[in-house]
Amino acid sequence: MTIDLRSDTVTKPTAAMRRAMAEADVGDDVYGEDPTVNRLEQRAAEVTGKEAALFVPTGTMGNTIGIKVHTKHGQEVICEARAHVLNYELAMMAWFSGCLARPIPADGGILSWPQIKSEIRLLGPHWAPTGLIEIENTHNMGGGTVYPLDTIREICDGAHEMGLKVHMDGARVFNAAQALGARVQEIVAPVDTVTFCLSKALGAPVGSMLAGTREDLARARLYRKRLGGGMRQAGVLAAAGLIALEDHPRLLARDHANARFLAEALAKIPGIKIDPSKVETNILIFDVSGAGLTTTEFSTRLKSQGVLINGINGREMRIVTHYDVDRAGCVQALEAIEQVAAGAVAGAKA
Ligand code: TLP
Repeated sequence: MTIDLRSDTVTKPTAAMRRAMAEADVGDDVYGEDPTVNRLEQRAAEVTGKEAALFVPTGTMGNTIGIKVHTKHGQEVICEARAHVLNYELAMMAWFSGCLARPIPADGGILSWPQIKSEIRLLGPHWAPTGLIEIENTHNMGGGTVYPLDTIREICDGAHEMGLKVHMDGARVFNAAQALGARVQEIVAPVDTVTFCLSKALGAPVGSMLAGTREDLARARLYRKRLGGGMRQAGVLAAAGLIALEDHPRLLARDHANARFLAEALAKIPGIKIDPSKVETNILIFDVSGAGLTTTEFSTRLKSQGVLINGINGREMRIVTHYDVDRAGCVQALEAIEQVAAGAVAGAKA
């Protein structure tokens, strides 16, 4: 059996999800008449402590709409240099919102208010003004890193004092909650809007949520329609989403333990570099360049052993743990990684 650690997006819906999907009560969601979607939106609002929430097909659409709601064309959006909104969303902030990203590199992807403050611009003869601050929690390419609660509060207080809004890409905010031992509501309380994904660590086949004020979400609903996200009998999807939201946050501790287990074992493999103390959630990024292989070569060799792991650049690879790979699967993946690394070291010496 293939062990797929490329992402937590690869999980298959559970039997309970499939049953709930088959039995879902549905209606036309564009008319607001799908009871299952309405229930999911209400629960997402409760869980995030926001006035309203919107079911969207993807995290990309949630972020795209979140940015659009807060900005005007010709503004800048401050984000971290490795942010998903900047690097993996097909320039949607430019394409749809007419905004330019103002990226700031930060250790582990975690921005601080002083870093952000020094990049805020007012409208000037040469400058586009800052329209929005975007933070990613957990930070994907930072290695699943978690924003401390105080840092989020400080960023939001500072931004709000300057009349700026904050959008959180909380695709994996439930992982952040698990790592902090906090409720999602506490984490997102200071931000104006948050996107979170049902289809990542929580394991739903499709779907993300955007949450915020009633007023912002009423506008968000129209943007969703413009983007082609009016999904009609979407209750069949929302039914799986409800299970993800209610039942799956408690599975995340196991994913985090597996990630730590993998990180500690990887650190002992010659040719591989990782600092296990930096692995906080379900994402680990490790350097394979010491094995004398590019990440593409490493991936190809792993694939021949039945293990799927992708590179994120020429030197580093990313593992994301999830509920479809248990501890035994992790051990098997480690054996394959060890073999590939050892083979490469031997090959390079010969
Ligand atoms: N991330 C995917 C890839 O796009 C990289 C992954 O495998 O991790 N925000 C964050 C932080 C994300 O990690 C992702 C997906 C998204 C937004 C977008 O979600 P989707 O794929 O639903 O549009």
